Amino acid sequence: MKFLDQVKIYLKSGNGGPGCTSFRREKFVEYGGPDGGDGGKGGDVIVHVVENLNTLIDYRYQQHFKAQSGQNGMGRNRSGKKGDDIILKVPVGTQIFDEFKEEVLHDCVTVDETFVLLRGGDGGFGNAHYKSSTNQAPYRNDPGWPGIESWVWLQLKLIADVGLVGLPNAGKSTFLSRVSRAKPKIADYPFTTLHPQLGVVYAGDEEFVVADLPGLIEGAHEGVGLGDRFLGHAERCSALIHLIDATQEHPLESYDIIRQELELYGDVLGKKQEVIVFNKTDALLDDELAEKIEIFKQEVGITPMLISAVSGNGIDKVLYELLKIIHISRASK
Ligand SMILES: Nc1nc2c(ncn2[C@@H]2O[C@H](COP(=O)(O)OP(=O)(O)OP(=O)(O)O)[C@@H](O)[C@H]2O)c(=O)[nH]1
Ligand SMILES: [Mg+2]
Repeated sequence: MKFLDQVKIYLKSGNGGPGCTSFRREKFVEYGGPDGGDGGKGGDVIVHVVENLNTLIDYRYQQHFKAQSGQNGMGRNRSGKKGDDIILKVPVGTQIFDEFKEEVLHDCVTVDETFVLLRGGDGGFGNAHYKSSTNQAPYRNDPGWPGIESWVWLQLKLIADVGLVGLPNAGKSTFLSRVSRAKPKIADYPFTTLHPQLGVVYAGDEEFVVADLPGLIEGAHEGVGLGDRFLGHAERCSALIHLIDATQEHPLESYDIIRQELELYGDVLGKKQEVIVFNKTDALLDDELAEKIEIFKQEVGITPMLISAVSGNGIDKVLYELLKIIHISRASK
């Protein structure tokens, strides 16, 4: 599935319809009073939060949304019809920002929630409204109130259970393709993955969602490489898989680089529980691997789990480790 994680769109709620000036005209009724109806209210811009949608791709094809204006008021006290609303469907996890991305207007976290983002303008009063004891034949009618226009940013944070982090080429996409039916692009050059990819993992009789995130490099928090903007997707995960290419000379260094980027991103990620995994163990001699594990253990104090994403070795253990963390995290929600 194509993935689009942020988009800027133009919204406008409908103008209110103008009120009407009219007088009752009937045979034998000499001074029929004012009977101009009010204008209809303009349509609202409504947001509907839906499940089972994990992309904003629909907004790539259409970026302008205008709700309908209310209709004019009419004679014989008929009010104008209300303008049709516009309903924007957005996936759970979407955040709506103002034009400058400074303020969060709404955090769409509740499934099936609907709310009015921009209210349509009210219709203007017709002259019937202005009838009073002192003015029995008012001519006044009001124009409708204009709708509100605004540019907003929609930004999607995936709600995956597990996020895959690591340097480019660590084998994150290979891992995802191994544990799920997702078919991410895999290649032996850095930055093969340019957008997050999701996969559903079935472990025993349970399932959870893993997000393959584009590789991070040193300085990602300052925008180096693809930067760290995709890290936002990992904020809501229960756990991280920190994947390390064990064939590198110094796996510990790459671990430190990623740790630093996670911590610089902030506490949400810096403190998230991670499962540390050495990948590509199939391409190493036993004693070479043992030595790297030993160094890692001494420095970090944790023994990494060992897998080969290509052969599938060791992957089940990692999945059950993840399930344990997910259970605890789901239970505490
Ligand atoms: N020998 C071996 N090679 C692997 C293993 N896992 C991945 N690779 C290779 O490593 C290279 C990079 O794999 P990807 O899955 O594209 O790596 P990535 O982490 O998604 O990389 P980016 O998307 O660039 O961040 C590919 O050539 C894979 O075939 C493994 O377990 N063993
Ligand atoms: Mg990849």
